[in-house]
Amino acid sequence: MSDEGRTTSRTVPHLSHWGAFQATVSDGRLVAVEPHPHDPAPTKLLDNVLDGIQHEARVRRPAIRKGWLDRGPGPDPRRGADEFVEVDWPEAVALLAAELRRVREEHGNESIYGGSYGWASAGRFHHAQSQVHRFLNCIGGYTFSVNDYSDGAAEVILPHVVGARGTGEIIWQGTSWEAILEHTGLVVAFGGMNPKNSAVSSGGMARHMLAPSLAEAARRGLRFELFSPLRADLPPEVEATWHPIVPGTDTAVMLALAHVLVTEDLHDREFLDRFCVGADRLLAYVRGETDGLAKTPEWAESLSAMAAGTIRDLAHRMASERTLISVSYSLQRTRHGEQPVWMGVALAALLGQIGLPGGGFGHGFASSAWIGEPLFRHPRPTLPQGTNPVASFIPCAQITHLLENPGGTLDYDGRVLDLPDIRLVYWCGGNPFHHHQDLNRFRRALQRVDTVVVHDPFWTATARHADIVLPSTVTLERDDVGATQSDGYLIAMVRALDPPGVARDDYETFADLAKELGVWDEFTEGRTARQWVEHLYEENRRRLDAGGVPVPPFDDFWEAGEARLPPTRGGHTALERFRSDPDGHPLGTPSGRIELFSETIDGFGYDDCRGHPAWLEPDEWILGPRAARYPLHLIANQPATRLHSQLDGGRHSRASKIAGREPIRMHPDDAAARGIGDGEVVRVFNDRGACYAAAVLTRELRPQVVNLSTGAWFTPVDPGDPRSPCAHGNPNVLTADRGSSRLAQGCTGQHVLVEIERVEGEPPPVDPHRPPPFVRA
Ligand code: PGD
Repeated sequence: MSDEGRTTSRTVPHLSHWGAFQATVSDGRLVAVEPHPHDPAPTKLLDNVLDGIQHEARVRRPAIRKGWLDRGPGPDPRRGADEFVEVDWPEAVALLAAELRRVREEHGNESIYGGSYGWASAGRFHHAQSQVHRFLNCIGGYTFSVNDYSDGAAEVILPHVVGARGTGEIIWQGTSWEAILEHTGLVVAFGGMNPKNSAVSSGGMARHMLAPSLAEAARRGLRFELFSPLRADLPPEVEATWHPIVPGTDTAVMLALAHVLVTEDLHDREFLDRFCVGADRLLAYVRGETDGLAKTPEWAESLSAMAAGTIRDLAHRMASERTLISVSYSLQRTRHGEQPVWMGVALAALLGQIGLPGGGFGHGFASSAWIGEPLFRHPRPTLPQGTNPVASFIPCAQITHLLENPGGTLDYDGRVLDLPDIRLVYWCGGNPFHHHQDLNRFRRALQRVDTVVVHDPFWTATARHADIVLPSTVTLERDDVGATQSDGYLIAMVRALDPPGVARDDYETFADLAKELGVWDEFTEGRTARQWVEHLYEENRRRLDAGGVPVPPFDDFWEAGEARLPPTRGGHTALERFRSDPDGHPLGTPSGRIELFSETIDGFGYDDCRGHPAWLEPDEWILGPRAARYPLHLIANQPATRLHSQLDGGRHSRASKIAGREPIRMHPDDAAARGIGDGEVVRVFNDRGACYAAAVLTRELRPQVVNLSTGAWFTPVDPGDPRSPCAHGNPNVLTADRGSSRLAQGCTGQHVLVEIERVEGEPPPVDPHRPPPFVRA
């Protein structure tokens, strides 16, 4: 930035996962952030940008962990408790290049874990995962990861049930609000539709549309049935009947609804015959013919605490009007998370409404900003990642299992994966100390490897647990191009700020490493970062042009700040083409039909995911044996005041904390039973770990349920103690690290059993957003 730029104020367009905005910079400081003028419902998350970016927790210089510098690579229990030594870029690059060379030569490329899951920032070129994957591919590949933490169980089960194309229609497209508002009479929302979740979208959006759509639905009198232990899972203005069911029992309620439909002959037999396979096997189970246990409303009441009469009435209503059955992502982020998704499809099939306008099954309303919106299926600027010659991979949520089991195996979707011996972990653009479960166990696993490398703009717990920390710029410190998925905007992401210290773009770091390792030409193709941004835009412009969608040349686009793309489709309903012509548009399942019984899954022989959807008792729920010790069911959902752990130090996120600690919502009866008052500091614990939090008393959740959102930066009271409690309130010290099932191995962080006690005396201090201690070499 020029000196002139420092003394004058200027305003530039930009894009983030939480919306498009205009940033105003004066004297080198960010002074204002205004949402895009087209945004009907901007989010307060934008406020975090203001003071969250130019924050003291930024990584300013490359830093090497003292113990690694002194003793070299190798397992080390001091990881996470050690001091750091700041070095200059040439030294950091030389050290890391030498270590990459060593690991490749001694152990092979598969011993580098570069799965590096995470959201990072929204630009199309400076997308951190694309950068690290491209770099690692250039140097011979790495062990990679598949699926995601958001929707891991659904991503694996749905292709077995509705094929790859049907899965795409459900996960990437959904049923449009246009069709719902026009045709739907009843929405049965398992897990609700909470606008806080669609305030963010991977890659960003210019217009937040969920809240206006829900308001319009309310205005038109659309009726909602909310199944959730938390009332907040639908906004208060939506008229809804709230069923505060026992967490983890949605599948049982769905089975009971199915039982009513089948025993009262309200199901659509013609639909089942023509569009599905395996209905007889599932219905035999529903009636109790296979296991001697009929899935009656009374049976479901004994599990879910939802009155049998209410289940019966609801089944009758569902059969009498156009009904959308919606299942949120959160329900599948649990043990046996495949079941509510599969059973939701099955219930919609029994009603015979799949593919009819506004009817059938929906997944991810509110969990994803694009669900319900018109489609914008245009090519987007994309950095090619090259080819990975290494075949070994894991489902991303199995990182601890991978590190703990060199040479071991993992069941996954009918395969047995061989696990390599990981020596070097390379993370860029993610925060496993935010997103992973059972953090104490993860910490121990991470201590086994030789070297941990992290690129991040911030001293997150992940950076603190690394050996080599390389400071990244944040999105406002570099030029990039954004492309929204749900509303068709191309946004010029104009550099507005100088980075702190000597932080620099991940691209520049990888280019330097590539030079040291002899793959500079391959990695950079001779382009600077700015040339790449122009090149990707222009390449995409050509692709758009070929499809009859002209956009301006790069310079004009940059000057204008944005370009708009037209919708490619609207008013759609998921699986409507299959419904209209099942032979012409068969699903990609073995039968071409919806599989209510899957011979494929049955053939895998898994005990925790069978041939048809089923009630499988969770490991952790309030009617299970573990509840005798840990009687409160904690829901660790997405936070309302930040995106995951990002900008946790920003003002909107900080304002939600109580004396610096994360709020935990509790029912007043549960608080009274433990002598806990509103606002008091509590200790939340189980046998995996503990954290401190501040109690907020509310009747907007079911008794015996507590709610502590994710995203508070993991802050061990004593970093040297492997079982240290987190002073700040990160629920992932409590959650179990266990896959959804042997089928999907998805993240199960949403539910965990805990006990809570009042803290007598002084609670430990909390100061989570600071750099670690530095020493000289
Ligand atoms: P973020 O906080 O977004 O979390 O997990 P994820 O790891 O994506 O982390 C992104 C990191 O990227 C931040 O540290 C940020 O500073 C960094 N970053 C930003 N820009 C850049 C850049 O340009 N370069 C580099 N190098 N770094 C950058 C999210 C995951 O958490 C998700 S998606 C879900 S859905 C899961 N949800 C749950 C849950 O419901 N319950 C529990 N208990 N746990 C969960 N974890 C999962």
